[in-house]
Parts: sequence; structure tokens; C-alpha cells
Amino acid sequence: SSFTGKVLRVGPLKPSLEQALSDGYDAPQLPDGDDRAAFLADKAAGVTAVVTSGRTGVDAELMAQLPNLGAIVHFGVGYDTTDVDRAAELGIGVSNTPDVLTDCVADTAVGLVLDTMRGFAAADRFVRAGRWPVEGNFPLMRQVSGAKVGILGLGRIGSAIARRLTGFGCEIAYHNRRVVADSEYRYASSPAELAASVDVLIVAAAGGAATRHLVDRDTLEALGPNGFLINVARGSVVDEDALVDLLTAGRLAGAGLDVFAHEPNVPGPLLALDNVVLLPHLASGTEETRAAMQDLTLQNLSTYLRTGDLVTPVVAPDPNLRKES
Ligand code: 8YV
Repeated sequence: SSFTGKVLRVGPLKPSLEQALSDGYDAPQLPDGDDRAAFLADKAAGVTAVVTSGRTGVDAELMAQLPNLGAIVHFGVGYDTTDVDRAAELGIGVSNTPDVLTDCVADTAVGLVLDTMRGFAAADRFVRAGRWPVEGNFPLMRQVSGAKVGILGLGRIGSAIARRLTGFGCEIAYHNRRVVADSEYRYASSPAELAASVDVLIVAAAGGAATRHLVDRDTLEALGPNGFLINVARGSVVDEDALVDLLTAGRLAGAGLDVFAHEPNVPGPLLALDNVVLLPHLASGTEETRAAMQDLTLQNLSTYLRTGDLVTPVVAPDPNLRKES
């Protein structure tokens, strides 16, 4: 292929995407450990584009080691594992896969709200353990329809969650880094103020340094013993130690979590709590959505290699800046 040597895979990717990158671009995988230095000495200068994901990303050190890198193409909407500020300084473009996963992630958030507030997974465990005939009725849970919902991060995904829960008759409020113009939902001036006024707080904010521990201990305390926390964003947005403390002490009603601070590790104490629903970061994980994410990833890559532009840029490539650096 005419693109041999130009494209590098960083971190594990969906197998069909790895295959497409190998077949279409002869793209190798960046080795880990001792093999990396020798690989880079041989191949680094030829690399103009990297394909990676929210699990791995490209840090400033790797950018420095790839002198002709012009684009970092992410499989996934989140790109907090890449040093985007450094990429912008260097003129390296960064793309993600927005929109195509919004529906599935919003579906998952609603599923977690239903499961956490109604206790479906716990009730399933109750049935399987043979407890129904022995103990009788399952304990009463909490009503989702009409509940007060707070959404932290009213972007594409947060808005899609709000639309869905409007259909459940929920009263929606939000906090966002900026007030969303023309929003029909009530704006709360801080995460803690939002948490204090709702039954369920749903985290749908972007990850990264700017949102680290945005949901801090105070916010979780404001949510309180009758409040539920749902997170489909990034584990880093929530102070996970505080979350575990409060859940363990019965100072939150429950939590539904698709993301964690140190994936794939889930804090041990949560495994013992029946009022916590734990998912293995699967929100975008359907055949349809992952195929659409793969298509958009490959479109970003091929467009960049053909034209120098990205289809869904987070940072636009700037070849002049890149040459200067
Ligand atoms: C993962 C996600 O990226 O899009 C995101 O930001 O968190 C997920 O879709 C996906 O698992 C690939 O890493």
C-alpha cells in the first residue's frame, strides 16, 4: 500500500478496526516495553497518523518521539488520554467519534437509572439465589417516573439523556461549564447545588484535568442518603474514594456506574453492595454503534491522509506549526 509506514496503532483497538488498519495501511502496533525504543528508532520518522482510543491515547512524550505526526485519530468520543493541549501547541490534529454513540450511551444511562432506582439486578440475584419462596416480596424501591434528575454536562450525551427522561415525566435540571442558551431545563450554578436539588445525579461531562473530581465529597454529601449517582462519563470526574465511603456508610441511596477511576479495577467494597450497579464500561458497546464508530474513525484517517483535514476534529491539524516544532 502507498500508505505503508505512515499509520501507527497505539493501544488495543476493536479487532475489526485493527484488521482494517493492517489491511488498508499496513499499520503496525506500537510495541510496549523494551521493544518500543528499537521500533521507534526504525519507524518513527515515517509516521504521520496515529489511531488510538480512550484507553491509551498519545502523551506529550510520544508526540515528541514522532516528529512527523500530524493527526491523532481516536476511536471513541472521549480523548482524555491524549494530551490535547500539547497536540494543539504542536499543530497535531486530534479527532474523536462524536454523535454516532450518543444514543447508546444515553440508553445506558437510562438503563442504569432504572436498574439502580428499581433494583432490577439485585432482584435478579434475589430470584437466582432462591430467596423469593423463602423471604417473600422483594423490598420496595424508588420510582423513576416523575423523579427529579440532575445532569452534569449538558452536551450531546447529556441532552440525549434529558430527552429520554423527559418521556418518563422527570423534572430535569443541569450544571454545565456554560449555561446552555435556549435550554428548557433549570440551570444549577454548581455541581453541589445541582446535587442538593435532585433525586438522581447523572454524570455526562467530558473527562480530563478540567473535570477531575467535579463530583467531590461535598457534592456527594449534598446528594445525600436519598440520592442516587449515575456515571457514564469518566471515573475521574467523581471522587471515587468519597463515593465508596458514602455508599459504604449508607449516606447515598445507591449508584449506577459504567466507568471507574482505575479501569478495569472496581473498588472492592462496591462488590458487596446490593444498591450499586456495576457495568464494565459498555455504554457504547453495541454492534451497530461500534461499527459506526469504526467507520467514522476510518473516515477521519483516510480524509487526513488524503487532504490534511479531519472529519470530526477536536483540534484541527496545523502543518505549519508542526514544521516549526
Ligand atoms: C470507549 C468511550 O472509547 O467513546 C468513549 O469515550 O468511553 C467508549 O466508547 C470505547 O470503549 C473504545 O475505547
